[in-house]
Amino acid sequence: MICPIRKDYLKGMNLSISEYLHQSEQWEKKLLGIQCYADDLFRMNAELTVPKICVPMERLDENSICAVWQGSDSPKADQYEAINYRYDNNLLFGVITLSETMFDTNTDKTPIQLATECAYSQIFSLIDKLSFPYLFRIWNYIADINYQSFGLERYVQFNLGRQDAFISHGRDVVGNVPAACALGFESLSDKAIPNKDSLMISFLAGRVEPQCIENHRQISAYQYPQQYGLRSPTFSRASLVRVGLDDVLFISGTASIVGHTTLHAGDVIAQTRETMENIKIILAEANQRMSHTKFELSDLSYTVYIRHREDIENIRNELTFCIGDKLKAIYLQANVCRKDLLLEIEATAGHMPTYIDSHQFFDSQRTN
Ligand code: 3EB
Repeated sequence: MICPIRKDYLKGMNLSISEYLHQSEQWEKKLLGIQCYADDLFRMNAELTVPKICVPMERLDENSICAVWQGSDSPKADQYEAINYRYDNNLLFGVITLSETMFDTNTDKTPIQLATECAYSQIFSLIDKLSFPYLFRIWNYIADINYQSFGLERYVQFNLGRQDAFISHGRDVVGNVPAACALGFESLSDKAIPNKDSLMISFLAGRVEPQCIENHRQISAYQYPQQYGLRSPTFSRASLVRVGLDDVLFISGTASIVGHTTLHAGDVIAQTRETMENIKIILAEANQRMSHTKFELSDLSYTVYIRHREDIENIRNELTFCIGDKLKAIYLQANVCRKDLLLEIEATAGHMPTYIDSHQFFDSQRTN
């Protein structure tokens, strides 16, 4: 299958590991970054300077898949404090992994809170310095996200650190905030002090201001009431970015929340349906703002985070019913940031699907 050749500025692709291994060295040099799961990284032989994050989440369907981002020309690679990144003229993709044991508990802030504040602070310093000031999308992965320590759920501690960093870097904490997701993975150690890489973040930043999209069925997360934590989560429901001639839509992690309330506790099928209602509204809102392209549900690439692995069949059936056979999704076992949420779904459009015969496509791109 050959895709239309476009002069893309940003391509996101979900590739199987074997497709990845079949790409040329030259193709790999053009990557901005890679996100993969479980132990897939070991099978990939990825080049040293490609920023990569391997999220310790089990993939629940057969084929291993990695998500890669590619820009328009040859990116440069560099490092800034704990961030590995690559950038071209339009885009910067970076990854940062921190261990909270490096942070002092002799303050009024908790270790995961300090690690979060530190990670975001490094990210903002870097993107401001290199003039990619707009965060398009940020992926947050936190060890033991639902675990209580220091009298607070760790997700709540994360939100404190995140918001402090936004404020100290002069950034908005309502309205103009990035699309995001925040998921938990199990640390293997003592949950009270996860010892290793307890915070993993990847991000995509650029030079054009994204449009931030909210969902009128849901209270904006940055306005959630205090019962979910003293500081609200700093993210928007989606961001729509014009890169070159293309519109790229990043739909944040979305769940079965209406208003600010979790609906259908204990009912995974109803939660899936409710989540898709939210995604449909976000998509309709985005389509209203786009000039030429309109995205359909089947154009999106989905990542589905599932709390209980045995729910995958029910969730997949419901999604297929809702989206159709063209459904493209990665399913991962993860902890969602509210205990009563059984799943969270994120989606990207303008992001290319997996091409079985991707070599021809990449060859045609290269000769173009
Ligand atoms: C929600 O709607 C579900 O804290 O960055 C989704 C996306 C959620 C992002 C975040 C949290 C975050 O509140 C949880």
